[in-house]
Amino acid sequence: MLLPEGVIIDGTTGAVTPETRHYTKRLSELRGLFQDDHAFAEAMDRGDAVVYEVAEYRKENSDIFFGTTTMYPGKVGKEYYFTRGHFHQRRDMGEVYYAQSGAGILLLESRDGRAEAVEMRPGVCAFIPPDWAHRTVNVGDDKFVFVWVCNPQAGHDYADIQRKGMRLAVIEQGGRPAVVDNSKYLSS
Ligand code: M6P
Ligand code: ZN
Repeated sequence: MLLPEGVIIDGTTGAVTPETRHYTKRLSELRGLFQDDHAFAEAMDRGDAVVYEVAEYRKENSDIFFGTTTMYPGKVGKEYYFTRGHFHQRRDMGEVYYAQSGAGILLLESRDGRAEAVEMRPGVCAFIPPDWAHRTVNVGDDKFVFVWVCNPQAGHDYADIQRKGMRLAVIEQGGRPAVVDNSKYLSS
């Protein structure tokens, strides 16, 4: 029998206690996704920086699991750090993102290419409908931390976004984040 538990989440550091899994994503794992390949090569020359960390709380045989994603501040050229971005393997399963600290933008894209951006300031709880790809962007100077809740059966499908990119990108313009069309996006 699964037993209830109070899990402590630190909204500033993203620490999840107890946690059942923790992984780190570095810049090299985002190769090809940023608009400016030259700026990417320059950033890699400075070292393979940590872009985000994911901490999970997951129990066998549960229909929900949750955790945090902690994004570091940074840019590749003018483009802010982002997560890889994915559809779910299960097209009938969405997700919830609840912003805790820092400043983010959630980019979403439906299967037929409709694009949306949701501003993720602390307190915003975003509804990610089934079959919308999602990528988060840290647009602040501090860590951006959010809690996510999902069905463990949902799975990640990275292939489409890896190949086509996402329709929208977030770049710094005049010292502020701006959501623009992604110059590298392939429509098919
Ligand atoms: C959120 C959740 C995770 C996801 C992570 C990083 O925390 O949606 O399931 O893995 O973001 O995003 P990605 O897998 O696209 O790198
Ligand atoms: Zn997801």
